[in-house]
This record gives sequence, C-alpha cells and structure tokens, in this order.
Amino acid sequence: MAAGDSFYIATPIFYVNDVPHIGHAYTEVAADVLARWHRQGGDDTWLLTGTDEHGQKILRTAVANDTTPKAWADKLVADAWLPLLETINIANDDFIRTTDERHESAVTIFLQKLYDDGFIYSGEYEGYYCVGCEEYKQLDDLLETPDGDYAGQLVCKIHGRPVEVLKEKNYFFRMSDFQQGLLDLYESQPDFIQPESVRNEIIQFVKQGLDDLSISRSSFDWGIQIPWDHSHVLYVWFDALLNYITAIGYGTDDENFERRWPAVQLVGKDIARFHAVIWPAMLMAAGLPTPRKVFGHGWLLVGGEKMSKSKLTGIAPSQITDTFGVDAFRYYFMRAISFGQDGSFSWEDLSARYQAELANGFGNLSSRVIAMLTRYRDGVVPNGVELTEADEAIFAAAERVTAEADAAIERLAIHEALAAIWTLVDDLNGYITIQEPWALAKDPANAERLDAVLFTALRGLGTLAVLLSPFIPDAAAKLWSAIGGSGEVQQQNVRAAFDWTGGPLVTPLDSSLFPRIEQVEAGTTA
Ligand code: ME8
Ligand code: MG
Repeated sequence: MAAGDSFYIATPIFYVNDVPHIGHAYTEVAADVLARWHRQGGDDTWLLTGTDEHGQKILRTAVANDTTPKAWADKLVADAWLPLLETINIANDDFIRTTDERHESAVTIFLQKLYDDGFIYSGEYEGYYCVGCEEYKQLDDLLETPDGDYAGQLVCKIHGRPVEVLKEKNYFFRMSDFQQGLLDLYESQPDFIQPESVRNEIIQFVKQGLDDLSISRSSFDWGIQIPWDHSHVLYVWFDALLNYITAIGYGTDDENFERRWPAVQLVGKDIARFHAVIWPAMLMAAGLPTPRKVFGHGWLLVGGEKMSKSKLTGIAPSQITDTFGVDAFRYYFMRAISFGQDGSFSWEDLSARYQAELANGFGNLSSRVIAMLTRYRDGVVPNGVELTEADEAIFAAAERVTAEADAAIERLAIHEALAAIWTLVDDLNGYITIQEPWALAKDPANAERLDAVLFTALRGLGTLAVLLSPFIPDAAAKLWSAIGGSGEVQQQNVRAAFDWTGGPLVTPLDSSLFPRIEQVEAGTTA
C-alpha cells in the first residue's frame, strides 16, 4: 500500500462471560503486529478491539454469580480484558463495549434504516439455539448423545451442551436476498475471505442457500431494544457485528467513518461465517461497503482440541509472560504458527525457541556487537569506512529482507515476515563469525577493516530493531537506544528499515535483551 493510506484493523469483540486465555491473546497480538507495522510504515492506522456484553450467555453468567449483567461486564472488563492489553503490550487505538452509549445509539440508527428499507419483517421462529455459541442451529450442527449427563438430548457439536428449543415471534433480516450478492463478492474479490480453506468452506455454505435470520428475542431483555418494538431485544450477533462501524462513527461522524472504513477483520475460524456471510449481507442491505477482508486464523490447540473457556482448557497469558516476558510471548505465537493454520502450544517448544532464536540468535548478536563497539571503539561508531563485498552483501540482505517482510505483512503472512527478518539475524551472526572482529582487534594494522565490520554489523542491528519493533516492541526499543538510534524506534519507517545510517554513539545494554531463564526448566515441567 502507499504510505498514508487508511489501514483499519479490528479483532473480534470478546464475550465477557469469562477471563481471556492465550487464544484471545493470539488474535490480539496478530492484529497489533499488523497495526504496528502499518503505523510504522506511515499508514493512517486504527486498531480496534473490545468486548461483547449482551445476550443470554452473559446474562446467565451474571445471574449464576448473583449479580447484574452490567455489573458483571464492568468487572470483567476492568479486571481482566483491559489488563490483558497491558499484559501483551497491545497498542490499540480504541476499545469498544457493546454497552457503550455510542454503540447502542448507532445500532438503533442502523436497525431503523434496515426496517424502513424493508429488509426486516416480523415472523415466527421455531428451532434450536445454543447459548454457548449464541447461534440458531440446524440439525446438522447437533449430536444426539446416547449416554452421559445429557443422554437422549440434542447437544451442540461445539459446546457439547444441550441446545434449547425456541418458538418465538421474532423479527427477521432478509438474508436470503443476499445469496447471489455474497457469491459475487467472493468471486470478484478473491482475497475477501482468507485463508483458502476458510474461503472454500464459506462458499460451499452460501451455495447451499441462505435462510432469513432471526434477529430479535423477546424472552429476556439483556440487549439493545428494537427501536419500533420495545418488547424485543436485538440478537446478540447482529448487535456485536455492528461494533466495527459504530466505533468509527457510523451514523454520527460521517467524516471519520469515510476515513476508516472498510476494515481488515481478523477473527478465529470459529466465527468466520458470521463475519463473511451475515456481516457483509448486513452491510449490503445498508448500502455500505463490505470489509476489505476477513481473515479466519487457526486455533490454538490443547491436547488436539481447541483451547476454550467453556471446556476449561484455557491458559492465562500471564502464565507465559511472567516467565518469558511479553516480547517472547508475542514472538513465539507469531513465529511458531503459520498464520491461518492451527497450532499446538507447548512449553517445550516455547522454551526451545526462546533459547535458540531470541536468547542465542538475536539477543546474543546484539550484545556482542554492542560489546565490541564499546570495548574496541569506546562506543564511537566508525564513519566513512571502506566496504568490501562481504559488507555489501549484508546491506543487500537488509534491503531484500525489508521488502520481503513488508510483502509478507501485506499478505497477512505474519510468520513469513518473521522468518524473512530472521534470515538477517542469521546472516549477521554468520558474518561476524567469518569476519572475526576479535581477531582483527589484536593488530592495529587491521583498524580500518575492524571499523568496517563493526559499522556493518551495527547497521544490520539498526535494521533489525526497526523491523522487529512491531513484533517485540520492548526489546527493539532497548536495542535502538543502545545503538544510538535517534527518536523512538516506533517512529522509524519499517519500509525504509534497511536505510538506517547509524547513530554516533553506542552505549552498553544494561542487561541482555533475552536473558537466560533459570525458571525455563520449571516452566517446561509445570
Ligand atoms: O465469538 N485459538 O467471542 P469469544 C485461537 N463475542 N483463537 C481463539 C481461541 C483458540 N483456541 N479461542 C478463542 C465471540 N480465540 C464473539 C465475537 S465479534 C463481532 C463477536 C479467539 O469470546 C478467536 O479470535 O468466544 C475467536 O474467534 C475469538 O477468540 C472468540 O472469542
Ligand atoms: Mg467462543
């Protein structure tokens, strides 16, 4: 993209029925890395995240905890969901809650428009509903359990809990009108749904035909009132999906809305259908542009199953960051899992990558170069050096890697961006091994050559600090200040990262960027 273009990216808004686990943190980090990259590339960037607070699932959780849904949501947001963003260093521009007045009022505007334009009608819904999914279910989505707690009942395939039979007068959204429009969208904009596996599944689903969608409930009142019929509240997904436009001024601030929309939307593949079918159909009905893309990433698995709140298999992000630090958390999940595919989390793998890639690979490279500049040159960075072919090769690699990483980010191939950047870490380590600056330092006759080697290595580190800042912001900032970078590393253009010409003075790091962790052993056995 051209610098200055709008880059609006959003995560799902998460249910506040429980505290976050590393699955939620995974989506947040991926979105944050992409946002930081674009922000550092000079794009007009906006990162939105938030919480989904209406509906039966939250209502029942609150009742079970002897409180009101609003009080419950307030507590979970303050004690768990906002702190998560600190724990994993998310630089979000906004945080929307579906109980925000700004959201509720804009949702009302949207609904009234659809109603006035004839896209909503009153009817009767009869069928199954899973409160865990907050979704109307077809028989295909259910299993009949022969034994166990729910013997003889129909249970949701995802939650393993009985579904409820609903028979209600509801308002319906004419989703079936949009079947062809959606298929045309998928066809004309082939990267609208990614990855390919999710795209194929969605196309398959839509080709089978779409039913109209029941969008109101009257048996409870924890939701946004239907403006023309206060005995109904809006279906929680219809409410939640609208956050992506209410947060940027839909209905209230046209200028900002025009500036930001449409968004790149990151979601887990569990909710890709809501985002790639219902959501664009809603937008089409309102005459609004559809999202730039919907990327359904894979799942973090535990014991081969999706990590989940409802199955109590969640690992809290702080369990990892307390031992390994925030940067390692961010790095690990972005590096170890191909973005778009499922990945199994393991302490062993995390620990091994920490040692090999962060501590020994990047951390050690940084410490060595800085230590040599300090020891051999009192921290003064050599200038006007004569470069050899080996030195030029490093500069060429830095330029190539900068372009490759940017192209990978553009494709949302976050793991490929990191892999490309890591080739520069490896090249620099190899370069230092071959050039042997410690040997050059022994003979004053080699002073000029030593200058060139130290200068080249330092410039490579500068490129790395800039390129890695979106992934590991704290370590990158520490490195940047040690190597005498001017201003903040977060202000340096990632797309020109190769072009850093070096600061005047290097100051020693007060500690390693990625210290050896004694507790790693404890972590692996925990
Ligand atoms: O679905 N692996 O909220 P939710 C990877 N409120 N990502 C995971 C994950 C896992 N094991 N578990 C959860 C909702 N996630 C709705 C969304 S949006 C308008 C409304 C992440 O709290 C992933 O992003 O159940 C997934 O899509 C999301 O959390 C579901 O969060
Ligand atoms: Mg869920």
